Amino acid sequence: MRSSLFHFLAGAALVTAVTAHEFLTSVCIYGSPLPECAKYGAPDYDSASPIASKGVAVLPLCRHPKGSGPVVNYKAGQQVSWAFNEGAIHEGGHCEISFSLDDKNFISFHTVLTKCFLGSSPPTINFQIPPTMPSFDSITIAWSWINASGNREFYHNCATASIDGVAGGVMTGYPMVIANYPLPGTEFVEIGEFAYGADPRLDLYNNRTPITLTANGISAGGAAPVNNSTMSSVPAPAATPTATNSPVIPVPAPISTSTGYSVIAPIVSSSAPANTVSVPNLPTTTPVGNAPVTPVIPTTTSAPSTPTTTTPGRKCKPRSMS
Ligand SMILES: [Cu+2]
Repeated sequence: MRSSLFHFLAGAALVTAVTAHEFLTSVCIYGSPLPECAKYGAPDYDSASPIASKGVAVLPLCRHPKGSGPVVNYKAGQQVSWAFNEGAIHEGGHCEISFSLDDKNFISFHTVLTKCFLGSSPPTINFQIPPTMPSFDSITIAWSWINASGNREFYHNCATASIDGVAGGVMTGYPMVIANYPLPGTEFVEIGEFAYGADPRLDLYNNRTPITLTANGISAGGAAPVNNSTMSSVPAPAATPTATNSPVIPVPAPISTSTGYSVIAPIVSSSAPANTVSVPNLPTTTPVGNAPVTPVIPTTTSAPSTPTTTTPGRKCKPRSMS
């Protein structure tokens, strides 16, 4: 891919001086510190840091407002390989690739569960732009990450893309899972250090109701995606440790609106289907500072409440030996 090696080298040089976690280096994310990205907006030299840690949000989704762009063009069906800086990968975790039209509501179309980044150097995510993707002059494409070990964190990078898609294209996906990030108006969900035995909360991924992206926006409903890479890395259920060969996802059960862990886009038309969750706007003032946010523990009886182990968080550390 054009100049991705340069991106990576530049990124690695920039971030090794500081405590480096991960940020996307293959494209110019909002606030990218890579020199060639400066034309798109002010650099954020902390781009590899999470937007929330230990239950405290420090930045909004996407970290920053949309800069100029698009910074990249993709075609429907294109295979994409995204590289990240050689930072701490916290023993993997859950990653998703999503699209958004408003940087608040995200439709995920590629999910890597529990083992994101493991076994690749630099850390890499390979995915396919959905073959049925509609065209967009400008759309946000995002990476999100819930680290497997260390402080409980949520990472989110966004970039503006243009898409050469399919006329009348309809893409189905799922609401992007947001966890370890207190989003106003939704219940806070923390996923424990699943690298060390905590529940990885795959239910948050498996119980999602499909949503749909067309040229008009994101709406509720649609068939479960079967023809893209979504969930291709879902571990085989229960006792079978061998990976399943079938990428087909069981159609998830509808989620009650009260669970509220996920963000579903408002409907474009005026008639909103019943399972839509309205999403409050994020505060426009940026840092929440050090004000402790009390995580709201889900009160629904069905939700197995993950024990919030407040062990002194492991700091960022070098890549796992495992
Ligand atoms: Cu880190």
